[in-house]
Amino acid sequence: MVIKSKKICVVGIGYIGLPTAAVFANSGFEVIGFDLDEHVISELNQGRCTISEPHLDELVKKEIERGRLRGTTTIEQADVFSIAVPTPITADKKADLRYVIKAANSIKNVIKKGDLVILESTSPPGTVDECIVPILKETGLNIGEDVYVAHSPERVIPGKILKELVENNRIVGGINQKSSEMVRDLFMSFVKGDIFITDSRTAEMCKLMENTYRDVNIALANELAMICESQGIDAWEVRELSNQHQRVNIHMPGPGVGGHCIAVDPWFICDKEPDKSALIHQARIINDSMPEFVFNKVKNMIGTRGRIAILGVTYKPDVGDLRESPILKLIDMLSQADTEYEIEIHDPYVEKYNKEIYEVVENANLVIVGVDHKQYQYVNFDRIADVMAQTNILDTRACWKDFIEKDPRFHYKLLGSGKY
Ligand code: SAJ
Repeated sequence: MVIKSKKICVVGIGYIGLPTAAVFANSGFEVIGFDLDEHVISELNQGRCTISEPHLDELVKKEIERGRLRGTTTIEQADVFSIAVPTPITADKKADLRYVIKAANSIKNVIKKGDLVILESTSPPGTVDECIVPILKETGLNIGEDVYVAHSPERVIPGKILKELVENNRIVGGINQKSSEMVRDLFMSFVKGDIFITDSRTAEMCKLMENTYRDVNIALANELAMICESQGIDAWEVRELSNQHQRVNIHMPGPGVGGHCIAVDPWFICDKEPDKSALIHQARIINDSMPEFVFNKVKNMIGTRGRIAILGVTYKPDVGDLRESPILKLIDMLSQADTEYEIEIHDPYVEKYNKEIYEVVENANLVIVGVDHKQYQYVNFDRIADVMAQTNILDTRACWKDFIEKDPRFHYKLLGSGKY
């Protein structure tokens, strides 16, 4: 493949920046990955990944070896700057844009006429206009004419990042038409999905709304679960049957919403418009309350002492990502001073918890299924029933419903079901 003429600098070599850099390199560009973290860059330059994502290791190694990708802790000149830094929330749920500001200030030092700056990080509406553009203006360059700027939010799902980077549709919101078109043309080098052009504020709101839509729907499912438990109904059955309606898509209840996106992004809207976002705010409160809901169920099942085996601790199935995991929050609650639980953890995706499952559940008074990893579909229930001290199961994800719901050897409780 011919090396494409543009040099791309990806700013922030994390969950999105590293795969983005590798995919740009793989599609023929010269790519530099800029990050202030020396460990991240030193690993990158040795062809190693600091995040776990299927197939990323091979791709990064290949691109480092063939010289299309390299890391640096010092910002360099490039033709395109793609900002993929974290945009967390503060303790009081306000958008923390310090990494975006830092990235823009670094770029300001090397930017030249003709360059393109793309913000990929999820950001509150106005971040491009009010935060990035003013910093770039300090160079004296005419932003919009000498330098082009756009927001093009990443929408890839952990576990399938490389596939979705290529296949997903993309939104590009430029500060003007020329900026949008430049980003569109760049992405056309590897994106197979459709690319839609809009303005930067709309693009920012689209990304926030996508994740908020999901958060609000998950909160609705969680509320349904709580209602069904007190009404003697199984929310999972309600979900399955209601979803037979062609215009209904009830999400899955669970122990809470984890990850660094859905549990964070709705707060950016609440922060901007606190008086107009009551529903969004309430959804966050409901989803954040789920670990405590599960904690109370544990107390109802076994009291305040006993040996508990937790299966699955990541924020969702089949990934090794622990960020904002609701099961970690549950573990914190189970470890609090006024209870005496002995906790064992199993997770095939987390090295320190990747143990023999039957040893983890041995002598347990309760097994909590926290995440429905596909491995848990293939456990030997005879062995589990044999080794547990008491066969209490609390399934927060309907992972074992089809296998042991009616098995008399187990005392099975399903989050969201009031049937038993
Ligand atoms: N969850 C439920 N019930 C459901 C669906 C999810 O409890 O019905 C929970 C999961 O267990 C997990 C959390 O929600 O704890 C989030 O998982 P997810 O798979 O819904 O989403 P993420 O956070 O992995 O990725 C999302 C995606 N956004 C949308 O699907 C709208 C992804 O496309 C985004 O790129 C990503 O956020 C991001 O980076 O913003």
